[in-house]
Amino acid sequence: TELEPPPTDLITLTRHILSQQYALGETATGDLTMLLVAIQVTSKYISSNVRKARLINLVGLAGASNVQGEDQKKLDVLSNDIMVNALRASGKCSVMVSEEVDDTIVVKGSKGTYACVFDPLDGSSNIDAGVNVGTIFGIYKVSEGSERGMKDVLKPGKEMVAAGYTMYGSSCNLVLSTGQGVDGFTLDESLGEFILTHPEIKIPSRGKIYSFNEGNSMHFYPPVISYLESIKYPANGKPYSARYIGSMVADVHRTLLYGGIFGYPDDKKSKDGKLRMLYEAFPMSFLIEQAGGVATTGTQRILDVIPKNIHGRCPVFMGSSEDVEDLKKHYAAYDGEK
Ligand code: P6P
Repeated sequence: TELEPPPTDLITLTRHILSQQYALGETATGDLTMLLVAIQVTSKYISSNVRKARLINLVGLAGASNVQGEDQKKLDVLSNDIMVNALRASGKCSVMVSEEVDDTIVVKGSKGTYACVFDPLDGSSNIDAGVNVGTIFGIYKVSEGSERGMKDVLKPGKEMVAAGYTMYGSSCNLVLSTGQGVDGFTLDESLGEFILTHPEIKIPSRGKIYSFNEGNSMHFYPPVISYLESIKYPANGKPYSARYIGSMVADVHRTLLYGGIFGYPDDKKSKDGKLRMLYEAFPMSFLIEQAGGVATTGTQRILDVIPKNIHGRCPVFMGSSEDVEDLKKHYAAYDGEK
């Protein structure tokens, strides 16, 4: 077949962000654009380190553990430092929360109008096995005259102005929303640019895949058990498929593109579930809702939950609207004690 001529109108991530901000008219100062460009650079750099990790002995443990008590992998620590330094240098971010840092980071003297929460390398327990890992981030506006501190981030996820993730897998994909829908970009390493490859992502209203760690089944509460039964032994004789990678970015990315439901429930062993609100549940819920899906704790919209501490956790069910609404029916029908 005729070779297609190269595209002559490349939409890079920077161009796309600028066009979205221009659409906001003079209210846009360019600060969010600069912040997102800084995040874009960190994703490129983390991607290059993840790719060559084994070659430059970056896999394996760093000898420390984080606030979650999880062993920190060298790449965790490196990715965290890359993000903290780039966000500080951007001058647009005055408050940060990282999964890898116990306390809120306040950039001394900064008048940056944004607060950024992030998991620099989510799913890192999979790194040594070469499984997809990712960076997850959410951005809040800092209120006028704020003292800048924890209260700028202990806000419900619905107050985020942007959220996204970068997945380091067979290719490097950055998925972003600034509240005007969801767009996906793929890193063209020969250009060093993220190119728009998945414009206006919309999640299917129903899927055929469920994504839960069923190794926790003995601890599940009745609504989750009855919901899983309903899709594994359905009246129509067409059970769902199970797909679970154990790396939230990879499991949510597949759910966003193919539909279905991803869940990390609260259970008898983990009373609030495992996933952290600020830098896992909230950003992913923001994206899923912007793509037309639903994200719930089972009884409440995740984006309405007000975090009590910066590493707080919440139950997570998110994905196709019809699938998640089915799940919510099992909670509504359950009036027993948990
Ligand atoms: P489990 C990775 O450690 C993580 O925080 C998420 O990326 C992932 O969805 C979840 O934990 C996996 O947890 O208990 O199923 O291994």
